[in-house]
Amino acid sequence: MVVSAQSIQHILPQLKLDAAFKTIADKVLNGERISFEEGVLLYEKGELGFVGMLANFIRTKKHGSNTYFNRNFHVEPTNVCVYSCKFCSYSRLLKHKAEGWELSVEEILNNIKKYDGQPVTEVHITGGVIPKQDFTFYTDLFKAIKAHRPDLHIKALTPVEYHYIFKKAKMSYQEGMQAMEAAGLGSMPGGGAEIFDKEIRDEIAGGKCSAEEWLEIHETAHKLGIPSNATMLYGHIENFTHRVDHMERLRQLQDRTHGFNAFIPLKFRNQHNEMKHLPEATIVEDLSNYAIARIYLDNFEHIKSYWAMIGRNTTQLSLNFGVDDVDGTIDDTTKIYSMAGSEEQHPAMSTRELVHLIKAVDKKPIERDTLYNVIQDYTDVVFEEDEKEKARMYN
Ligand code: V47
Ligand code: SF4
Repeated sequence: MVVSAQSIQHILPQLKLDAAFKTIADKVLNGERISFEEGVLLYEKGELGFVGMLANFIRTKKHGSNTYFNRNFHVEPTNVCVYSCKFCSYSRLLKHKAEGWELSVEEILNNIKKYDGQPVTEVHITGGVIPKQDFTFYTDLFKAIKAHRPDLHIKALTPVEYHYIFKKAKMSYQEGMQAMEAAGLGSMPGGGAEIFDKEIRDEIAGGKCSAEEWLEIHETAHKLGIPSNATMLYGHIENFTHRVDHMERLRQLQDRTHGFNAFIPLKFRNQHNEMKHLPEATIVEDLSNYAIARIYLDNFEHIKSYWAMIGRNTTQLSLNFGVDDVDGTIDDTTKIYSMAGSEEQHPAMSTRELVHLIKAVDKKPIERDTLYNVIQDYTDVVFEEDEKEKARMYN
């Protein structure tokens, strides 16, 4: 799709837009920020083609057709949790521990050693919250990982875990995050954000860290030089104003710190959880949500769609609706999404598959590290398996 400012300027008059949408389009084309009210208006009345066009313009201006992925794997230290978020299909309450697992530092390290010799650059660590996996457990774990494989980037734990761990250790966020960084923490994933609005958060995720605490821990991390991501769980009982409020709080924090790498909208999946009576968002809503996030979060470099959660087809579509990152080549040990009813029951994708998925929609596959340094441009890479397949076809 051609997305130059001139081509959009040419199309706009033909769309016969209301004045408010014309103002939004002009702001986007001039690189200006849209307001809270304009964000809500886009959700309420913005047509998919319109928001998609604007989001694609921003995406192309920032990244051309570059589409980023990394080679990572996930580790879930436990699926037992002291909390009981209603949307969670994954955790077992402490009282139902029999159905859960709790790994020791040694067991986790053994899992990590399975990737020895493989070109993974990041381990993503997150799971439930339990008293046993405390401050010392995680600092020991990070140190052990770094001692074994110093080059592996540790992206670990969310404010949900950190808030609990630091409170138990009677430490300030500042002291705690400093110690985690010294032990080897490289960055924080974006989980636990859910929806910041208090009423909705209390209803679906009551008891765990508040929106203010989530934001404060990210701010503390950013000020120490630890970057992070941010997520938003959407498509449940929240309304459009709650979504814009969520993004507004992130936008304000990003203005102060510039510590967020990517924003990752997470579509609520309704299987095996207490909210299974709710219908899931449609694909049109998913794409529109990506696009509006791209437009609203003008100070975020990257919008990520998590392919394991939304499936391969929607991921491909999302690349024309503001998304420039598809996460990584995760392996099939990640249970949190398959349990919630994601498209992928055993999410796993090799580098070759991921590269094909991106190329199939005319985008450029770029392997990155956690901090978005380019590792390899795969545009002209031909895999051995592709050669063999070609040879089979012509023989
Ligand atoms: O916070 C839990 C979500 C999150 C469900 O930073 C659900 O690179 C939908 O944050 N339906 C954790 N979502 C995952 C996460 C993440 C994933 C990939 C990459 C990164 C990153 C971060 O998963 C939780 C919660 O919002 N979640 N249950 C569900 N039923
Ligand atoms: Fe625990 Fe996280 Fe599940 Fe909430 S979403 S119950 S904090 S594992």
